[in-house]
Amino acid sequence: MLKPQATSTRELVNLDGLWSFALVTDNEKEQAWTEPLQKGLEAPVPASYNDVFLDRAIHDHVGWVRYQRQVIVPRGWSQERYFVRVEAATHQGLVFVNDTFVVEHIGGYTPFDAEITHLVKPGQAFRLTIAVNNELTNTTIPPGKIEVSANGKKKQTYLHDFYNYAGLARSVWLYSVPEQHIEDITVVTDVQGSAGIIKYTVKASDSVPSQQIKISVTDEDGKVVGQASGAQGEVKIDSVKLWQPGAAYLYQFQAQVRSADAQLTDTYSVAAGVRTIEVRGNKFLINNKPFYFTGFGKHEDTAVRGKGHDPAYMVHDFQLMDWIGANSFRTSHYPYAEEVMDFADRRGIVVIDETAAVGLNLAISSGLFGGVATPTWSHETCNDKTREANAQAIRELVARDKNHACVVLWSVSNEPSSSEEGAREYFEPLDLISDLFDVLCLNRYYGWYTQMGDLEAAEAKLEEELLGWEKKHGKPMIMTEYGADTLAGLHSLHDLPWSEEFQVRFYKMYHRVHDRIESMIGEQVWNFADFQTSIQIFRVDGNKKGIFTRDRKPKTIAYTLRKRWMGIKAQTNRVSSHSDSTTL
Ligand code: GCB
Repeated sequence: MLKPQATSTRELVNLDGLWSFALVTDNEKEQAWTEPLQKGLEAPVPASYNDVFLDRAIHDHVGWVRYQRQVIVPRGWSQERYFVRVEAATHQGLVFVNDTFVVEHIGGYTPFDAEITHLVKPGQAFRLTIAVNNELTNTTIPPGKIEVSANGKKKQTYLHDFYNYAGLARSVWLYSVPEQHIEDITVVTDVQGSAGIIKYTVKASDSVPSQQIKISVTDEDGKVVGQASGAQGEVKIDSVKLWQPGAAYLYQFQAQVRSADAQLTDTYSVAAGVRTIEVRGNKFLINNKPFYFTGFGKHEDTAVRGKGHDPAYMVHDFQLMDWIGANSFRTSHYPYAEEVMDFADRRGIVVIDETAAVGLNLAISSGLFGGVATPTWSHETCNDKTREANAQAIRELVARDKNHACVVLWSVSNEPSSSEEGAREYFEPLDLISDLFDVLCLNRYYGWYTQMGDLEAAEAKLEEELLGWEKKHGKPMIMTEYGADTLAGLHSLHDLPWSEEFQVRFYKMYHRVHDRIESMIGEQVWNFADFQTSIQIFRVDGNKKGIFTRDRKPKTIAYTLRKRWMGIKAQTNRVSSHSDSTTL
């Protein structure tokens, strides 16, 4: 699925800004949703709506809301086909053009679009209504449960801790494409000696003959370095410059549709980084060199805008990642805005790309609160429908992000209940890429949720477990979560839990263990920054495991991590420059 792009054959109209906004009450009929919203609330797009208003009813709303605005189709689009594109409607979206329903989408973090050419003429205005629903049930991804209390009020619960922010948290677009256009592009890269290979498939409108598809690849100076023609093929780049972690290099892979008399009909470009990924024994190789992941599990989360994409925060977060020496992050626990993926491509930051399948583990909450565990994999809990939603989430994530050089691993689910009866039946059909399914990602909280405060006992347990996995599978392992809640500014001479000193000691303990385990190929701490959660007795204004506060101020631990990760970086650079010079 191609992100809308302005090219010489395509136009883009951004629909961000203030939209009319209203909650939908349960007795309002769907037919009424498209009626013009009069002088009521206005909500910013992109932003989650929950924290923008002061009304608690909006903050806690469970169900549908609607956004509405006027849009004009540019008058020059008479020869074009045009679409409305929604980057994310969390978790279900319905789009209406005037009174006509045009598309529904389920899944809160992947884009969707609808053609509206037949509904509005160029130069005409129309009323665009987007209804968004935030309900989570046992058949959604992520799953949740809705209870109705005695007063008729709906209450949403879910098994992940981050707050269920909702609304239009990413951009909305109106865009045009020519009648005969490029629908999709897939690029897969390889390296042969000093040459780079881009294998590609271009899907164009049915009426376009393959020979009318032309490919050219340009380097960062705009110089053409390879050409091809046809819907499928290969482009060879001599003396290729590789996309490297920390040193991104991106070619532009440009596909064109030309008419029989060679006129340009459509053109679209994909940024392509040439690099290889391989798991060999217990090592993870990027461009044939062992890679050690340092960095974060993150969240899209900031004050007021919730999960709303914000380029200022994005750039600032990447600055902080550079400062601290991080080379990677995981899109925990859902696909992030596409702008973030593009930026990671350009910054050379490595990404573990995760679906929104989080909270598929009912034993965790019974473990925390006591009581008998409900089975996770059953007809009443996560069932075939949940799995189908999970499969769809994987398909949509891969369709959106397959061309990003930054993505080196797909994470199909966070902490599913993998050892419970039924887990194999749930996951086997999802496992389309089982031959690549060979890195163990572990989230561990020894010293926090277990052996609380006793780091000596925690160290022994952690090492014992990691050695066990190493012996059992011999596969590379990444610690994808480990962390301790820490209140910025709280200090303790006894290094007590919640203090900044404890957080430092906690991480130092993990790192001692990581350094003793051969198969460890990385560490991503939990979490980059403090973030908002649902109301829980063990959360005070959110999860405080951030290395930075929610407004991105460093806790003491940030300096400890910086020292370690900068050291790892320097060592990797030394080793790779040494191995480069010996190869030459
Ligand atoms: C986990 C979850 C993460 C939570 C974290 C915590 O295991 O994957 O979403 O935020 O624990 O802090 O409890």
